[in-house]
Amino acid sequence: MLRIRVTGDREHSRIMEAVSRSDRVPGDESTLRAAAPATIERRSRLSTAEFLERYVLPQRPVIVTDVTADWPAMRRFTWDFFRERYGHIEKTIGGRSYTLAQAIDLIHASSPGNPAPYPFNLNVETYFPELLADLAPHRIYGRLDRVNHPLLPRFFMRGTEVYELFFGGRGASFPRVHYDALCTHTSITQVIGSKEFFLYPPDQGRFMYPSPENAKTSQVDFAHPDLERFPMFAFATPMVATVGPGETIFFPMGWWHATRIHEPCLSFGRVYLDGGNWSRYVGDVQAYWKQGRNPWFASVAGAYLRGVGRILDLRERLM
Ligand SMILES: O=C(O)CCC(=O)C(=O)O
Ligand SMILES: [Fe+2]
Repeated sequence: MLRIRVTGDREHSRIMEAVSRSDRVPGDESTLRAAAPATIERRSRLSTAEFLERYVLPQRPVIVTDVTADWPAMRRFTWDFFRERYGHIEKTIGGRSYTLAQAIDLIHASSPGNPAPYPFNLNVETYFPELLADLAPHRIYGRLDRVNHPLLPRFFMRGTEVYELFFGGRGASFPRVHYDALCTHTSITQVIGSKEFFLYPPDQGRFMYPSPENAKTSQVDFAHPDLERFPMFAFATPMVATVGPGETIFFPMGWWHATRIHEPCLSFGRVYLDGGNWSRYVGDVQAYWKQGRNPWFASVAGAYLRGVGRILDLRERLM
C-alpha cells in the first residue's frame, strides 16, 4: 500500500493521451495494442442465474446498482457516525499515525494538491465487527460464499482482508495498479460519495512492470506514469467507471486496478472465492505460508484446500 499525490485532470489527460497513442502504433507493434476497452455494464434487478452466467463464469466485471437496497449502512453511516463512535481508531500511513477523527477532518479538507492520507482502510472484523450487519445482505460472486464456508477457517484468508472500509478524500488515489492478494475476486460498494475505477483485464499484465517484491503490483506510478522507464504502460487500456453511492463494482481475480477519488468517499470492500479462482488461491496460500517459513504447514494447507475445493465444486454442481 502506497500513497501518492495526484494533480487532477491534467494527469488524467496525460494517461489518456498515452493510452490513445497506443492506437497509432505502426507495424508489428500494433499487435501489442490491447483490445478496445469495453464499458463496464451497469445492471440492476439481476437474477442470480444471469449474474453467474454473464459475469461470474466468464470473469467479467460489472457494476450492480441495487445490492445495497436494504443495507442499513446507507442510512446510518455518516461522517459524524464514524467520528463520534470510532474517531479514536488509529492507523499509520506513510510513517505517520492518524486517528479516524483526524482522517475524517483531512478528508473534508482534501484536495488534489494536498490529498488526505490514503488508503485509510480498516478491517471491519477487527475494528467494527458490529457494523457487518449494516453492510448486508451481499450478492455473492460465485455459487457459494466459499470465504465464509465452515470448511475454510479464517486463517486460510491470511494475506488479505476479507471485509474492509476505505475512507478517502478528493484528490486521493490508490496509486499502484495491482490485482488482489490471494487471487480473490473483489467487490467494492460505495457507501458515501463516488470513486473512479480503472480496470485492466488480466492479459494486460504484460504492460504493467510488476514489482520484483510483489508480482501483483505494478511499479508504474499510475497518476504520473514515467513512460520512458515503463514504455509498455502506454499500451495499457483501462475500462474506466465512476461508481456512485449505493453502487457495487465486482471485478474478478487477476483484473489489474487502481482508483481515484473526487469527493469525500466511504467504500466497503469484500473478497470472494469460487471454482474460478480456487487453484490460484490455493497456490497463493501455500506461497504465503512458505514465505512465513512454514513449508510444512504450506504443504498440509495445500492438500487440505485442494480437497475442500473438490468438495465445494461438487456441492456447487448439485445446486
Ligand atoms: O478502493 C480503492 O481505492 C481500491 C482498493 C483496492 O484495490 C485494494 O485494497 O486492493
Ligand atoms: Fe485491489
